[in-house]
Amino acid sequence: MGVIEIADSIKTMKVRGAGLIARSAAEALKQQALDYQGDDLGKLRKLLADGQRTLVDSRPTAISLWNAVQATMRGTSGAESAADLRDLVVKNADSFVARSSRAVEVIGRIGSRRIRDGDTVLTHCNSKAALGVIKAAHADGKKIKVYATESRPWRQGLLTVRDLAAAGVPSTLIIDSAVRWIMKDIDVVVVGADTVCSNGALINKVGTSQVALAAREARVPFIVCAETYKFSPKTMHGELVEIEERDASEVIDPKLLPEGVGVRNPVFDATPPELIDSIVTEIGLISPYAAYEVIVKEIGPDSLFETED
Ligand code: RI2
Repeated sequence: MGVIEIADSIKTMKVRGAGLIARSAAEALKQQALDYQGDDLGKLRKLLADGQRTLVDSRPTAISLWNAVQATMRGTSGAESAADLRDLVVKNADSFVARSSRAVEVIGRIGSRRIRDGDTVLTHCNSKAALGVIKAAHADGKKIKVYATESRPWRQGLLTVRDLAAAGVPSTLIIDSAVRWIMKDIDVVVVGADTVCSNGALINKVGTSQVALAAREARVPFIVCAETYKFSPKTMHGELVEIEERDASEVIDPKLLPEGVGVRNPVFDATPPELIDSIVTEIGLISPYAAYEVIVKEIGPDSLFETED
């Protein structure tokens, strides 16, 4: 698929999940470079610049998308021919996709050690990284049970229970508002991440902060699973993460509403670092307060000066 189709699939959530949208963006830029068979370096640069903008604009919240585009374009300003540029984009995209898939696996292995035999786990929405941890614990022979939130309005919780069922992990679906009620039966909460800010705050599916509050109240550990490319260099510049608000029709058929009643549909929220026990990354399990160092070490101080657009 080309850039336009991928961007459209991301916008309409046919392709979703912070990791998958990042990998798809890298693949889209690779395809765009491969599709250009000419030898005009300027033209290919322009095509790729337009492609980057289209992809980054498709969803505003998950920094994984922006970091994937940056990683795919790394070093390309030095390319001396269209062929050089094409080769570099292909190489960067392949290495980003491989690194991203490996990261999910490593996170699974590390995070699974925080789940004990007999634990009941709660997860919110549908995160490949969080499910990787849960499935790895099950594969290790631990007898675990999972509660999955429905995650209105898109009901990603259904994807979660389907995935768990396919892996043989016993799971139960609950409505989002049952989280505080069920927390008395939960041993550990495991969620994914769309963005981790430099101060350690987590941006994830709306409702995550309520889950974290309920977990803290019940003294249940709250663990976040996040590949390092979900950490945001932009937040180091003091930028606030834009919380995407989607169309009201995703929540309710507008025809059912009385005249003059509004509907809002924010799809992410912010969980402060003090509610997070640890973040599992592919470079190890860290405190949320180490987010700044992860950004400097893994994404690189150079990225701090490339964040202006
Ligand atoms: P992985 C999803 O967003 C959820 O918020 C999920 O926790 C996060 O991306 C990370 O998912 P959406 O695309 O990368 O459903 O771990 O809005 O799969």
